[in-house]
Amino acid sequence: MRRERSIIRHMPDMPRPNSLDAYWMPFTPNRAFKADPRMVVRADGMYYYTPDGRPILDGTSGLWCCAAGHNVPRIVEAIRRAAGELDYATSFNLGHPLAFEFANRLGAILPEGLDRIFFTNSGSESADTALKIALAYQQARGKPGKFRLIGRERGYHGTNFGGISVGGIVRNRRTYGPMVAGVDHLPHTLDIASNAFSRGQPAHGGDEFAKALERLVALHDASTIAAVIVEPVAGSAGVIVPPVGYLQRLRELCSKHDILLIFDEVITGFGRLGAPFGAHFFDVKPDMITMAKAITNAAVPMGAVACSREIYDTLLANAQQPIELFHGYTSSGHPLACAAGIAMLDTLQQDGLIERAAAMAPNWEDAIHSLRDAPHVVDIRNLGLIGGVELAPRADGGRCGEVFRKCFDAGVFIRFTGDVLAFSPPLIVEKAQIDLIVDTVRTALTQTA
Ligand code: PXG
Ligand code: PLP
Repeated sequence: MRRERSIIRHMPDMPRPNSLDAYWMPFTPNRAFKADPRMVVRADGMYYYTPDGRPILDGTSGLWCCAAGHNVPRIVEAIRRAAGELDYATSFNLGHPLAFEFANRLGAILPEGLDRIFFTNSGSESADTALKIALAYQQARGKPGKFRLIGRERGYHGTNFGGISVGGIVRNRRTYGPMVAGVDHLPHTLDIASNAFSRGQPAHGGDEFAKALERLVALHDASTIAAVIVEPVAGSAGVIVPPVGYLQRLRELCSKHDILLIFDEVITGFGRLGAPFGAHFFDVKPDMITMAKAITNAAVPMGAVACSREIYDTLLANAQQPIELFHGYTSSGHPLACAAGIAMLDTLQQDGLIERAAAMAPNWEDAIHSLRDAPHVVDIRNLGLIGGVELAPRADGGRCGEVFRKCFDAGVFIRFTGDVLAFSPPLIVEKAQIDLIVDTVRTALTQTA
């Protein structure tokens, strides 16, 4: 009875599903959600709209992905046009122009030389693809002994087996057995004791945390290590900003030991830091960049792996069989996704959204750090248009969830993960909207035990 009532309450004037049971929702406590669902039916710009027409300010770009805001007319129109022209074509031994055009356009905004693009359909597929390319590359250059993959504690690289193997989020891993063999992990770089309330990049620990790679090299020997994969800024595990010098040092050590460096830029790509990619922002060039989410403004699912020419050329030159990489997805380079991606790049460029994000970042930093004195707050972290507010844990583990629900009821959508409230507003966010997000969170914190 209770469920029936709540569906009606949340969906008063739309065709109603007669049950919420069939859809097994991802990363959701299904029983609790279905007993008290939150629904949106429409979106535009900075806002979602509930079935009864209530606007919800989106403080988290959907899920770090609608960087240009919602329902961008240029992107919607490009998808419509593409769908009417060529619904689908396989990329296995068949081409269509949008995929080549989009790969070229992406190559033009990536760091120089990282312009050989493999298309996937998600960040998870991008992570697994990059790891497989790393192994294939080492084989192709005659170093098949370099098979180890190094991830990082608290890293998130999606939920497929490769990604959870190099990932470091315990609950995403512990149920799934031995996973991919030959993996080890760097320490994460969160050090609240030394770096609490840092504005932007923390000052302490960059060198030491990166030097942990030397210990892994000493343990395993560089001749067994294929690649290191890290997020330039860790998002999912609660917004962990790299200390000053950390990524530079990691690059130096990977180069010194002939190890590939993969940046997982699923969150940091496409302007989130006020630069096209994290690689630009930190001025560190990896050998591969994985991306997804904002690649199409999330209007069509898509991911990609950008590889250095060295990797691509080596694989093509040394292939032992006609196909140089036995890997791919039915929907790699899907026409609708490519059309959306091209329109997203047009939007970022023509609307100057990356510059806009860079210009707004100081306002964002000031606003989010104003929560320092709010109840329960133990740390605040930020970079570009990313923010994380860490709360002291509550015995039932439910404090962030309660803040999230209170914010939603007050008309602001945020994200939480563990004890961290996470923010990543669309790059079109206005100063007044930043203030509204932060004020709503402050009120919710005050009302939460
Ligand atoms: N790598 C990184 C760095 C990510 O952040 C993925 C890979 C996987 O992408 P797909 O498209 O397969 O989900 C991600 C995804 C959160 C949250 O709450 C973040 C992600 C996904 C779900 C929740 O922060 N990031
Ligand atoms: N499972 C089966 C039975 C398939 O035939 C395919 C693709 O042909 C897949 C899985 C993989 O699907 P996708 O290429 O969309 O990842």
